[in-house]
Amino acid sequence: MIGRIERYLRREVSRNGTISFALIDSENTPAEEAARVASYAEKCGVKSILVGGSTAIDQLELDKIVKNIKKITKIPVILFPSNVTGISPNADAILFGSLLNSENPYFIIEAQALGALMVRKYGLEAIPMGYIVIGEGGAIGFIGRARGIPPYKPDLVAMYALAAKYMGMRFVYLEAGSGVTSHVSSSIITKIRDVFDGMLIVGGGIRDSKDAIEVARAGADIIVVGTLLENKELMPKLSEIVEGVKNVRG
Ligand code: 1GP
Repeated sequence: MIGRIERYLRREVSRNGTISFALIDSENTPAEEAARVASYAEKCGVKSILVGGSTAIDQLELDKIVKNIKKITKIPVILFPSNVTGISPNADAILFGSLLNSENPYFIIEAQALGALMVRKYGLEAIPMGYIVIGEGGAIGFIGRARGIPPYKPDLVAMYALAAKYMGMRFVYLEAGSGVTSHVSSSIITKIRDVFDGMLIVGGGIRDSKDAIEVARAGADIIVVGTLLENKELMPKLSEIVEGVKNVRG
């Protein structure tokens, strides 16, 4: 059943075209700073704050961050875990993802099975998502043992996205890796848009409005910006990104 947060996201995309999420890495951001960044991002017009990180193992800190953000923002806080330690009872929802092109079954289904009872116990809305790492994939490529799909092979990415659709996943996240120098190419996004009619998230290496508009025009419903928000001087670029992708319908 589609939950409240997913309905909200679908509504925002159908009203606004491509929407933006801010990602806060719970390992790199102190709790007080996280709340400030989230509040700034909300003012810039992002529609949700993702909290996660490929090496996020401190669940207590993660929970503190989620609570701090919830205190001062109105937009939903959605967990973006890389492991069972990425679950907090105080978030609004969780991107319940499977790293489809991992070589290690742990990241495809075992961590999900271990975490499932906790998600149920906390009453978190689970958003079913296929997570696909393209290229080297930065930290998550390494931690998640991803067999990164060559960036010049859109057909291979499409195979995974179709498989996600046929398995009932309503979201697909195309990940280039946090802080990488080039985002997922428009040729890959266009190809996926062609075969996948669910919600398409794209993240990794989106550093300015030019990148963001390219990704949005190619067909992303949601773009994710993380690393940019770790540098105060670069933060103003966020509002340009949010404004830039608004009303773009890929
Ligand atoms: C990482 O896709 C996200 O999982 C965001 O990437 O940190 O490069 O913005 P950046």
